Amino acid sequence: MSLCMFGYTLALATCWLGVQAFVRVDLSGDDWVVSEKTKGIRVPGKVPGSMYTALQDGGIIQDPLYRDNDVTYSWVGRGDWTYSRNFSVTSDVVKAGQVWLICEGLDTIATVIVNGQEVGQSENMFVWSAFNLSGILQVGNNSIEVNFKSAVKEAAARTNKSDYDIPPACPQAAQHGECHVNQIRKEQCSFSWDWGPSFPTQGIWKPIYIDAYGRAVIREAAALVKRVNTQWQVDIEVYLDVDNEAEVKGRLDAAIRDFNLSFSQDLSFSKTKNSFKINLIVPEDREVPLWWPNGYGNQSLFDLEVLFTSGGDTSSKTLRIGFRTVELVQVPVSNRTEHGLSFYYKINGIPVFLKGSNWIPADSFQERITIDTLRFLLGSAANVSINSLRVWGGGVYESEEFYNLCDELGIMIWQDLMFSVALYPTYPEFLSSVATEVSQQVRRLKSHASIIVWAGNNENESALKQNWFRITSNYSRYYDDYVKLYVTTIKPIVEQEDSTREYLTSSPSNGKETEKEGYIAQDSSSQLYGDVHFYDYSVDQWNAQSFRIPRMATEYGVQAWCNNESLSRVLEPSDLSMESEMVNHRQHHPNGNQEMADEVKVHLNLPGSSDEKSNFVDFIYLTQINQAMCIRTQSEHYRRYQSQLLPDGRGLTMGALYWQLNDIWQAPTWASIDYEGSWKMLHYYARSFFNRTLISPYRLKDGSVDVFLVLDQLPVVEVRGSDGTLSFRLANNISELVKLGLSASEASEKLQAVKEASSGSLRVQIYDYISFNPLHTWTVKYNLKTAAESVFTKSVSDLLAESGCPSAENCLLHLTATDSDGLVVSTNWYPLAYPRSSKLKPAQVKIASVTRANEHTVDIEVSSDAIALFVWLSVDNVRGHFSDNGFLLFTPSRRVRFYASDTVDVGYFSSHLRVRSVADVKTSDVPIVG
Ligand code: BMA
Repeated sequence: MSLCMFGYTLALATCWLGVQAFVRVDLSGDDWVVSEKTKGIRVPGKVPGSMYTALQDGGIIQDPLYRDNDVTYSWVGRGDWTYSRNFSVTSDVVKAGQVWLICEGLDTIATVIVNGQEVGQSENMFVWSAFNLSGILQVGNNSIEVNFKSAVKEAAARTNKSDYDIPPACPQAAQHGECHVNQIRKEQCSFSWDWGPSFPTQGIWKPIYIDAYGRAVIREAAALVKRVNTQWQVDIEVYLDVDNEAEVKGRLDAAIRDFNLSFSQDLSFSKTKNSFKINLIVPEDREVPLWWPNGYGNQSLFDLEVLFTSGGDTSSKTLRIGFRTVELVQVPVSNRTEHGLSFYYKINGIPVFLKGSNWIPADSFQERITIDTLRFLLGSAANVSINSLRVWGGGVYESEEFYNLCDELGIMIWQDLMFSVALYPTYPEFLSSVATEVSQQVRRLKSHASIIVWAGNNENESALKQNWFRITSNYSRYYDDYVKLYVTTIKPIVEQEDSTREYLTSSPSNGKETEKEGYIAQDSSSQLYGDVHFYDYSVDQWNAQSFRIPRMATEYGVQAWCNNESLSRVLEPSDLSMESEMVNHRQHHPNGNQEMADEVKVHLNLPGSSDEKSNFVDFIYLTQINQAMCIRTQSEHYRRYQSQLLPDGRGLTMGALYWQLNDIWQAPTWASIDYEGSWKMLHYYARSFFNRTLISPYRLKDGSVDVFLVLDQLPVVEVRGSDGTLSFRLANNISELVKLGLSASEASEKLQAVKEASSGSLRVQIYDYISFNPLHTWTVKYNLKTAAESVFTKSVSDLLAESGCPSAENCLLHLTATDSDGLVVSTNWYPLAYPRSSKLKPAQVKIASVTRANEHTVDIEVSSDAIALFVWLSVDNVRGHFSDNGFLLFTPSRRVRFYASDTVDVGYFSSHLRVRSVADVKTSDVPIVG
């Protein structure tokens, strides 16, 4: 019997609640009315939903994302909106011992009225509430009304009430946003961000329903998987909603059927003792398939069923759990304390390099984020070998579907709590609301294998220390507030809820060192501790020497425009020019368009034809090249440092999470996938720079070219040198892996993978741009002992002299790694000079043929009469991605595949397919083609 058979399915893999003698009246759906008194507006509404989508569906407003409608519709967020509907209930509901209205999420300042009586209030978007309806409902027709107050007005009112300023007051002017969002517990980016519009939503953004039952039902259940000595233990917690008056007797059952494990006990609960903990221990003779991050192995997941029966009430919840350990290792990297501490994650005992990105809300209107959207975005991440994402603190705690998909795809989650780039109030009601929020959210999410860490906020430690908000004269007050919020209030709650993961107060932080220094470190961006965020638009980001060497980079990014086709959905053709009002309007990062132009100029030539539209389209393409190359250079740089410790203590870099994966609207941002789901050039490049085997060419300080091989997804183990120096090496015997808890078969499989990947040969070929034939080939054999090693170094003058290449401007390197069987495992390329000064030939790149491979796949043959750089394919109005894009074409032709999300019509596809290369950019003065 499925425990969920009576249930209402809240999410993919979670059956929230199913009750036999109990009735659930689901109030979600289309039957709501959304209204605003002062404007006399009444439109049909959907729940879950927000007033913006209701107004758009009702024809009152147009597409909010069109041109500058974010500003045009600012009146919407400043009004007070009401959601109301009628519903009917039967006598079972009215007569039940317990009748509760469950609101899983109200956005944000809300008063709930049922049959004319106020039943409760809510002021935190991230908490669920249960409001008592006993004695309020009647058989037959009833009404419910949720009155929302404008979050914008409430934020201002709270600011006026505050005894002191809590900065920042307002976002930068370029964001066209609303002020004081830090005053309310609401998605912080909904008042605008440097990549997103201001849509301060109101609405019932999560399911809403009435639960009627006898005495008690399960309201929450969670599980933590632990390894205790040599056994797996599952700590299950069950929280009940219990009758106010009486003690309730009942039976609690829990089972993991795959392991034939179960628990059953008679228990009594009361209003004061409404939770219970069970430990299920998996006997040692049961083989437990482990959960691994993407690329390291399977993501084995198992159903854990929990059931409570009491009298006629039966309620249940099914959780999906994975067996894995997670450990954040912060230990001295050498005998010298000034060298700092390591900062890396071990999953199942194995250090893993976090290859990833940052996640922002996928839409301003949460109700528009479908499971398909999540599948597409997270699938696109996994597709380019991303194994980790940071859920950033200015958005929302994501949906159950989101975390379920991350569990299934092996995407590890760095979970921020929702505080970002601001100081926050600490008056008692605020702190108590935060306390409820944190305990509810950690409890909701902690069963997910994918989550590996909780972090209190985004960048607030840095903001305070580096005086971003000019508060030095009052530092101690804000410092006290900081400690009150993230340390005194939040930390004990997270630690009590979850003993299996670390709580870090901020990202970036210095980890343990931050704690030691009273939670605000002297140098919160230290390379010797914790994680860093890196942004510097003034340095040359195509040159690896510009970067720092931290333990982990959890943010670094460069802007680029979204794809031209995506922009055309919301801008008019007349808007598409470099200096147009709308092009400036979409840029929320002050001076961002100029900054991009300046970055482009260092490496490529800016467009300069007399046709403004073509200039702008060229500019979009150039910003994407620049972004892809910058993030490629920086990501490869971090991966190269994973096995090296420098004499000054820097190194052992174990994570690279670029900013940002996805977009919230069509604009210039740091994202690698745009709002319409098109991959920007960066996303294609991520596939290569996060490839399992990476060939990484770069310039040393002295200008010579060094080439690293970086291996991933292999077991590495820690080693201490005789001088106490920490390093990692590839595992080389079974027993060291078995000791970590791996089964003998898994250990031997992993060692076989090390054997296959660690040796092979690297071919370095040098091409003159004038010919498809290489001038020279160097071949070196490699046999790596660590995951990242230099395998080839040569000065540019030797490269030129040995090959006969006339100058660095004439040539590029193409690199190929082959394994011991001669199979190609990786390729990469590297221009010896920036394209701006290179002697490229004016390549004519063409589509030679388009053929249908199957319903969803098209093969494209691209041809060229000369070596072409950054060959870019685009197809308007067909969702999907190419097997490669933005690539170097160094052969006369090449085949590329397109994977369409839907059935593809080849005729339509061909007529909408375009190809270009950098030679097609129309420059004015200095031609890009020499
Ligand atoms: C970091 C992030 C975001 C921001 C990004 C780009 O500071 O945490 O707040 O959008 O940089 O500026």
